[in-house]
Amino acid sequence: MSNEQHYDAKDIQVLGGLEAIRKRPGMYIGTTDVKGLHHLVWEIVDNSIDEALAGYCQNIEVIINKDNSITVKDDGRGIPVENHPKTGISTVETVYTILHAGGKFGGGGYKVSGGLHGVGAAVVNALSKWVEVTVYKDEKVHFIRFENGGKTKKPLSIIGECEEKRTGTSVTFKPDPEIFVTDVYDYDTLMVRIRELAFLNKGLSLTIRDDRDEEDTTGETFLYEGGIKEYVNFINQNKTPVHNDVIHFEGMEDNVFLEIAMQYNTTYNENTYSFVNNINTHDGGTHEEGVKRALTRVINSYARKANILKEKDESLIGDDVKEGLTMIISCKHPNPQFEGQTKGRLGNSEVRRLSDSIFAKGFERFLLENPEEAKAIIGKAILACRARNAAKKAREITRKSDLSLGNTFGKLNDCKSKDPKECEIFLVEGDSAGGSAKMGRDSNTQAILPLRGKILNVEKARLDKALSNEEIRTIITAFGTGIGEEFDINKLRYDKIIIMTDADVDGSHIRVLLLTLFYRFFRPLVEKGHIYAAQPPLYKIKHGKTEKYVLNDEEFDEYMKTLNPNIKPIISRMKGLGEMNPDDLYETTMDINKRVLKKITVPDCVAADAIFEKLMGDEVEPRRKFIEENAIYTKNIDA
Ligand code: 1YM
Repeated sequence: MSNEQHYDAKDIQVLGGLEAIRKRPGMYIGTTDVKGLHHLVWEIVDNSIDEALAGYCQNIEVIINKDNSITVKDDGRGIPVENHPKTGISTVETVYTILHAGGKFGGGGYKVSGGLHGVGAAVVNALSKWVEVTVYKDEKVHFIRFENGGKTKKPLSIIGECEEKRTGTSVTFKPDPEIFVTDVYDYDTLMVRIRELAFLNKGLSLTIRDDRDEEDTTGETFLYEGGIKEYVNFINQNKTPVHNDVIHFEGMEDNVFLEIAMQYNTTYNENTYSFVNNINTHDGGTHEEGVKRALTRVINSYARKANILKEKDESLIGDDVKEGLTMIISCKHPNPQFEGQTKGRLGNSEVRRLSDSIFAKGFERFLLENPEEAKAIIGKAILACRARNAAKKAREITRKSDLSLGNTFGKLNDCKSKDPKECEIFLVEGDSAGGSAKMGRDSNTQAILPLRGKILNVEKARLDKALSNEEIRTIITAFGTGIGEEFDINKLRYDKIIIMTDADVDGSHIRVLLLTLFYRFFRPLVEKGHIYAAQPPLYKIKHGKTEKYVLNDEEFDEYMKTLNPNIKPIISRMKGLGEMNPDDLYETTMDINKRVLKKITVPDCVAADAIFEKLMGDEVEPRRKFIEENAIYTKNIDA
C-alpha cells in the first residue's frame, strides 16, 4: 500500500478511474475476504470520526441492513455539496469517485485514516454494487447514488427539505459480491471495534444495530465520558485491582496529544494497548517506549527514595513493573509515521521524549501523593522480581535435567526427521491413547508426547511455579524454544503442535489448560499459527462391509442419508481416543491427507484475555458451560 499514499492533485487524472481499485482491491483494502469486507465499514466510519475529531459530530450510527448492506450516519456538517473547483462536479461526487490524496479536501487536524489518508470513500464506492449518499445541510436533503463499482447514476440533487439544525451525512453501501469472497457481516466484529472507538473518543456516542435480527430494535449505544479510563476499568472488570482508582495522565506538546490510563491488578499478565489516531499500534512504537522507559525509571527511583528498595537490592526491570499492569496509551498526532510490515508501529522519534516526560511527571506525582498505593504497586513488582530470579534457577535445573536424566526424552516418542518444517508433535491425553498414537503414527515426521498428569493452570501461577510442574517442563524441553527471557521461536523443533484430546469435558479441560499455557507463555507460537487441535471422530458407522468415521452430527446425518435402508447400520459413539485401534486413529485423526485440524487463532486480544479470565477464574459453572458450548478460538482448516 506504500506508494498509494503519496499521490497528490496532479495525479488525479491518472488515478481517476475507480477501475484501478477494482483490478487490484488488495492494494487498497488488504484482502477481499471477510476482513476486507469489514474494512469497508471502517473506511466510511473513519470519515465520521474525523468529523468528530474536528469537533462537529456527536453521534455516529452503524446499521447492518437486512440485505447485508451497511448504513453509516453521523450528525456532522455533512460532506460539502457545492461544485468542486478542480473537478467541476459536486464535492460529494468528487470525494466518492476520485482517488485523491489525503488532506487535499479537508484541512488540518487529526485524521483517523491510517494508511489510506481519506481515499476510503472512493475505495468503498469502487468495490460496491451500489452506494447511496444523503447529505443534510442548509435546510436541504441532497442525494446521490452510484452503481456497479462507482458509476454515478445521477449527479447530486436536492430531494427534500429538513430543519435548519439538522446536518449530517448518511451513507449506505452494498459490497460487490463479485469482489468479495463473502458478503455476510459479523455483528461482534463490528461491535467490538465500535466499542473501542467509543472508549478512544470520550463523549462521542456510537450506536450499532443489526436489522437482520428481528429482536434487535434499539441497537447498542456506546458512550464513555471517562474515555480510556473506562477502557481500563472494562478490561479489569473481572480482576482484583492492586489499587482503587485508574491512574490517568494527559499532555500536549507541538500539537501531539498523549493520554495514558493504567491500573495494576493481581494477575501476572500485562495488558497494554496503544493507539495512534484511534489506530491500534500492535507493535508499539515510540509512544509506548517512552512510557515504559519512564515507568521503570520512576518506580525504581521512588522505591529507593522511600527505602522500599534497599541499597543491597537489585533494581527492578521492565518485566517486573509490567506484571499485572493494564494500560491504554492513546496518542493523537497530526503527522504519524507508521512503520513495520503491518504498519503497526509508531516511528516518530520525537514522541519518545514527549511520552516519557508526560508519563514521568504524572506518575512521580501520583506516587508521592499516594504512598499506600505506591507501596502496593512496588510490593507487587518486587515479588515479580523475586519470581523472575527463582524462574531463572528453575530453568537452569530444567536444562541440566534434560541432558543428564533424559527425562523428557524418555516420555517423548520423537520423530526421525530433524527438519522442523516437516515435523509435528501430538500432545496426547493419557497413556492408552498415547500408545495407539505411537503405534499408528508416521514415525518419520510425527512425534508423540503423552500427557499423564494434570497440567498446571498458569492463569494463576508465575513462571517460577509453572517451571516446577513436571508436565510443563517436559513440554518446554520437547518444543526446544525455551521460555520467558530465553524464548526463541527459531529453535522450535516442530512446525505443528497438535493437541489431541478426547471429545468430552475432561478433554476440553486439558485443551484449555494447554491453550492457556501457550497463550500466556508461548504467545508467538499461537500468533504465528503453530498450534492446532486434532479432531477425532464422534461416530463409527458400520454398514454391511463398510466402516465409516464421522466428525460431527451434521456429517452423521449427511452420511446416513446416503445408506441403503435395507441394511441396518451399526452405530457406535466414540468414547475416547484410547478405544480406537492404532490404524483407525492414524487414518481418522493423524493422517495428513485425511484428517481435519483446527488452527488455533487469537482474533482479538482484549476478548482473549477476558475469555481466559472466565475460563480459568474461580467461578466453576460459567466455565464448564462455556467450555462445553464453545470450541474456543478455533477455525476449521484443511490440513
Ligand atoms: C457517514 C460518513 O463522510 N461525514 C463527513 C465527511 C466530511 C465532512 C463531514 C466535512 C469535512 C470538511 C468540511 C473538511 C468530508 N468532507 C470531505 C471533503 N460520514 C461522512 N462529515 N465539511 C464537511 O474536512 O473540511 C471529505 S469527507 F473533502 F469534501 F471536504
